[in-house]
Amino acid sequence: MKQTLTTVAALAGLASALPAAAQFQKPEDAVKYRKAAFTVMAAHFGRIGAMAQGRVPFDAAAAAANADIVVAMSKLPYAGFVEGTAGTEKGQPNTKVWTERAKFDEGAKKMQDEVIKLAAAAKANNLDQLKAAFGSAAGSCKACHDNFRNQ
Ligand code: ASC
Repeated sequence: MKQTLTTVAALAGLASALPAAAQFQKPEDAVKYRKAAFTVMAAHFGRIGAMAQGRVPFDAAAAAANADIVVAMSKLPYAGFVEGTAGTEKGQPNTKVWTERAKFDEGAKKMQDEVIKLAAAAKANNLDQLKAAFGSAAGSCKACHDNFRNQ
């Protein structure tokens, strides 16, 4: 597990170091990639949410393992937001992602910082701290959804 996470983290670092468009042959590939990254991130974030909301028993080691994956995944989707991949359907990104790119990037950074705090909270083995960090992280997801995703 640890080895896998180290590899994931190393690949995430590599991916974020490459110019975005250069990583994809076609715009659809970039869309698929970013959706896949968000899907994996949401699955692991959701498992922490289940503990934060008392739907499953709190297990600090499981929360920490999930949070480490969330941290690694949080670095990936943004390379997939290449020009010309806005959409008009519900759930697709709106054009503000590109016209207000600095604000979008700031929101991304905020989320990436919040999930690092979430991982620290999980490692502290303190459910109240985990609940608070989960709430802040979820808020940072929602802020971008409200601004940059078609409702
Ligand atoms: C989740 C998830 C999101 C965020 C968001 C928070 O669990 O999949 O996209 O939280 O719903 O508002």
